[in-house]
Amino acid sequence: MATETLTLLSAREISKMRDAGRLAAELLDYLAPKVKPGVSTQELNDVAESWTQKRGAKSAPLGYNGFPKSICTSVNEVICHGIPNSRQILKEGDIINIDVTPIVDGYHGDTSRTFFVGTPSPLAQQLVEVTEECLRRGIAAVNPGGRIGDIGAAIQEYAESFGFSVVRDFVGHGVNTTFHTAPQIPHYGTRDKGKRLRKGMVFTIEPMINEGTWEAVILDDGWTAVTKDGKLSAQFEHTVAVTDEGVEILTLRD
Ligand code: EYF
Ligand code: CO
Repeated sequence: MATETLTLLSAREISKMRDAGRLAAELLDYLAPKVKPGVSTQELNDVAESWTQKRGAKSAPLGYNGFPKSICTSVNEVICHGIPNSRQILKEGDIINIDVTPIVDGYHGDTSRTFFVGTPSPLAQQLVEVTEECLRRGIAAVNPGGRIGDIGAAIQEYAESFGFSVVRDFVGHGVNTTFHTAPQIPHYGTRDKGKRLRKGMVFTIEPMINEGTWEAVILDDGWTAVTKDGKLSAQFEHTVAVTDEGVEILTLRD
């Protein structure tokens, strides 16, 4: 099997990633108040695309491996890679993950959040809150000298303590001037296993947590991943850098 080389980013490159990450966070903040009953996922896509263009950035998903839209909009049982559509209208009680990746001066800022459309059911609220805490715990497990398995173990332990499951088929990834590169970051695993984390590594942590089974199926459109049992799925994502002290989240606002 071919092994992809792990890139360690310089301080200058990490500063570029910070610029891209900040713009990505600002884009999600801009979209947040637009997530309301009656809005189509296509409208969210279109305002995201024009906001991104106005800032001189590009939307990485558009045309990536042929992906047709600028953002991913994953509603309810959709795990990831939901395709915005003018016929898909958000309704009260839905949950929607919006995943954005603007490219700024060649560097990618990859982040996502799950939003409530109006008032969620108690179960949806718990799933979303647990998923956000999974991301926080995964990030807290990042340390130079630690191992990739530390991240997945922290996430899996927390998610499963609520009876939820961790998606296996999609993982976090290295990100820099390339959208997806080594290393892969599974959101499940064993402490002290896997590659060592080193200063300068930059990758995403993007746990997808399911209400029921972890199994996914891909719809006939060839892109959209949904839960096999039709139950809810939630996701949060940040791009992070391994530092001397521990970890820096690059997809935060100033
Ligand atoms: C079979 C895409 C390619 N892939 C990944 C392309 O990392 C991401 N989000 O955090 C991510 C975002 C997008 C993405 C947007 C489009 N794609 C989707 C599904 C299958 C596939 O290749
Ligand atoms: Co990603």
